[in-house]
Amino acid sequence: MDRNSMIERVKAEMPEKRWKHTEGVMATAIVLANRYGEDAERAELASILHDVAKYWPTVRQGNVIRDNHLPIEVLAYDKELWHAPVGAWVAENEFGVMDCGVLDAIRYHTSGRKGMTKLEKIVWLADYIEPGRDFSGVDAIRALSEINLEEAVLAGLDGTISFLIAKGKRIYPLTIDARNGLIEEIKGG
Ligand code: DGI
Ligand code: FE
Ligand code: FE
Repeated sequence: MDRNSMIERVKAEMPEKRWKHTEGVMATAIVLANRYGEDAERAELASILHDVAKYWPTVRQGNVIRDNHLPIEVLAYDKELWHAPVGAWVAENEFGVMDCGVLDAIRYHTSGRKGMTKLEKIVWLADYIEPGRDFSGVDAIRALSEINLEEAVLAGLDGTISFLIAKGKRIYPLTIDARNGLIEEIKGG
């Protein structure tokens, strides 16, 4: 599918505001890809599709997870997590994306995971710092994103984990694994 048809189809799945967010993620991911030596086209493709399932009714998201044998344990955690594995499934099965690295960047764009690839880190971070985000602390992470990719993702994960703790929510184990993995990567053990 060509880029423009894909964009039109993704746009149709979400409200205008979420599409603006998606455009912000696309632009930010391209900048990060160029800065850190990743393929900008793959970063943009993952960004276009990353929230494609975000506005699907949760029942529909849950059905995709159950019917296609996606990791079922996510159903026990916050529904906000579901659209990421569902999005990867949609990208592969409805948009014909075959690049596993792109599919994984979509799949792990919310939770993160241990041993994230450069592309996964870029999409995760672009989602966190795109120009439409305005929570406290985001500017410091934007600044960090210009210096060190891993440090910036780690700071973002710390922000998300603190936010979840403040709300009394559970934390999906992949998010803890992602944080532990980055600390090992940065500190070398
Ligand atoms: O879809 P977006 O809003 O663009 O961003 P996202 O896909 O990163 O979703 C973020 C939301 O997911 C955020 O409000 C926190 C929530 N969330 C709930 N449980 C977890 C979680 N995020 C992570 N990383 N880990 C969790 O366990
Ligand atoms: Fe998302
Ligand atoms: Fe997003």
